[in-house]
Amino acid sequence: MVTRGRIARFWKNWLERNVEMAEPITLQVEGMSCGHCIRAVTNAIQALDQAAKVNVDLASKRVVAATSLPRAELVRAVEDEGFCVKG
Ligand SMILES: [Cu+2]
Repeated sequence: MVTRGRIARFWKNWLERNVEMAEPITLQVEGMSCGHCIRAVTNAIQALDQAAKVNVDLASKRVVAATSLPRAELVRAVEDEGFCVKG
């Protein structure tokens, strides 16, 4: 029998697999200075893609996101939070 839970699990696995298959997107971001900035950037991206895995490194000013979102949407989300994407 195919239960609702089993269908939900199927799609969750399918989504996670596709996120893993996608090449992570790296952004060079100016203006991030603390844990709040990290959270703001991470939340902004995950608001668009709940399954996104986001890593922010303040020292290198780099945001690496494993997501199925297009790069332009990531840039917009980060800039909407008040940061400047340099590349
Ligand atoms: Cu901050």
